[in-house]
Amino acid sequence: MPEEHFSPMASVSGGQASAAPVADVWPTLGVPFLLRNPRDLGPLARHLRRQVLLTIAAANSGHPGGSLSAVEIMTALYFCLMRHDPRNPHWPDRDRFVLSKGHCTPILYSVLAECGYFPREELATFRRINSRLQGHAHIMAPGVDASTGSLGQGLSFGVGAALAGRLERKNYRVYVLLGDGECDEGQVWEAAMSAAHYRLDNLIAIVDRNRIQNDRFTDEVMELEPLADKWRAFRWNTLEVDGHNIEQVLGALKAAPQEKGRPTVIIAHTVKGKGVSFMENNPDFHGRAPTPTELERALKELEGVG
Ligand SMILES: Cc1ncc(C[n+]2csc(CCOP(=O)(O)OP(=O)(O)O)c2C)c(N)n1
Ligand SMILES: [Mg+2]
Repeated sequence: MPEEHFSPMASVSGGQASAAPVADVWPTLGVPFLLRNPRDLGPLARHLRRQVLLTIAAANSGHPGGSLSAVEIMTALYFCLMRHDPRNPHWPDRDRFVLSKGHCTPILYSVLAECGYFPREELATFRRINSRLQGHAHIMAPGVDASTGSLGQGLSFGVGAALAGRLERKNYRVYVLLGDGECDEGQVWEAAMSAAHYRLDNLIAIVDRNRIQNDRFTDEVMELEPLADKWRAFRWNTLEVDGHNIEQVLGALKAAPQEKGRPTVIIAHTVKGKGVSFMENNPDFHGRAPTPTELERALKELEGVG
C-alpha cells in the first residue's frame, strides 16, 4: 500500500506541505466508492482520520477534535446511507447534508475527496487563499450544499431544505450535523420547534455529543443535560447511539425515516479527538494543528504502530 511508504516529515516542513510530494501525502486507499457493508468501514475510517490530520497539518491550521469525533458519523452517511452522486453534485434528488458545525471541514472535505467530488490532492490547498476548500464549509467546494461556520444556523437551513423538498414533491432527505456546544445557540431551538410544527419527517439531525466546545467542557460553559429530554420536549423522535460504533450509527440513521410525521434527532455520544490518544478529550485540540512531532506520533498511532 502506498501509505506504508509515506513519510510525513518528508512531506510536511514547518507545517506547510511542499508542492511536489502531494500525491504521496494523499495516497489512494483503494476502496470502492459507496461501500455497503459496515464491517468494511473500519479501515476507511482510519484512513479518513489520517487525511484529517494531514489536511490540517498541511495548512498548519484547522479543527482536529470535532473532525475526529465525527468520522464514523460521516463515514456512515456518505458511504452507506445517503443518495448522492459525486459525478453530479447538483443532482436535484440527492440527499442534502448540512455541516452545521461548519468548522469541522477537515472531515467533510476528506470524505468528499474520498467519494470523488474533487481530487485528493486538492486537500493540500485547505485554508489557502483562492482555494475552494476554505476553513469553514462553503458551497464553492464541490459536494457542499450549505455555507456554514457561524454556529446555530445549519438546522434552520435544514428546515428550509426539508420544506422545499416537500413542496417540490421530492423524496430526498436532509441530514444536519450539529455540535453539542452549538446547541447553546437559541436559533437551534427555534429551528427545532419549527421542524416539529411542520412535521418534517424528511429531516434528520445528528448531534455530535463530544462534551467539549472550544477550550472547555460543555458542562462548564452551559449545562445541556438532559439533552435527549429537551429534544423530546420539542416533539422530535430522539435516538441515542455510540457515535463511534458504525453499526449503531447506521441503525439509527436507517430507523429515522420510519418515523412518520416528525423529525428525528440522533444524539451520538463521541470522544473529541477520537483515535489519537493525546487529542482525545483534550480541549487543546479543538482548533489547533498538530506540530510536526505530534503529527508523526498521531499517524503512527493510527497505523497501529508505536
Ligand atoms: C456563532 C458562533 N459563535 C462562536 C463561534 C466560534 N466557535 C467555533 S467552534 C466553537 C465551539 C463549537 O463546539 P461544538 O459545537 O461542541 O463543536 P465540536 O466540539 O464538534 O467541535 C466556537 C465557539 C462560531 N463559529 N460561531
Ligand atoms: Mg463539542
